[in-house]
Amino acid sequence: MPTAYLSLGSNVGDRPANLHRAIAALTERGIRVVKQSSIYETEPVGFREQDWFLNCALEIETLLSPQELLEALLEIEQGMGRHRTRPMGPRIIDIDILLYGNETIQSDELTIPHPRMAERKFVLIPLSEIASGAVHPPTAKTASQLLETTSDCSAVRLWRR
Ligand code: GSY
Repeated sequence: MPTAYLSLGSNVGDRPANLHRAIAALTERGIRVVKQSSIYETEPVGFREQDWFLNCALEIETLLSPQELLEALLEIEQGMGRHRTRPMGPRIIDIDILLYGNETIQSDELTIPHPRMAERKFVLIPLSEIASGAVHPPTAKTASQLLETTSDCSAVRLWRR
């Protein structure tokens, strides 16, 4: 079964409950959660005038294609009441596909690997915790190598396991 890696984030409402609800929703849809990173509290990147996020990463196994997986994630986000107010703005839940096997996909709806994952410590620290050797196909670097070389200096601190 294909292995994929997801990044989850929340900075609105009950942040830990939002992450746990999203993980439960993945399982309810038959998406197997194989590994879950610790939860990290992270400084907002991009639009800085917003509350800090809780972020984590998941390793999953799924028979869904990348496009079907994206649709399932969007449905979970919408089911949790996410409204797209402003790009990079506050959100109840955000679920991004980071890697899907060793695939590289570029379409109007979907880019895999996630186009900004190499620039985000809030992605790379949780991902390296659960999959330090996961390979980012465009650079052939592992998650831990990307973390060593990223120029992102935003704060990421362990929140809770
Ligand atoms: O891309 C995910 C949403 N997001 C985040 C996030 O999850 N964590 C942090 N620290 N900053 C963010 N900026 C955006 S947009």
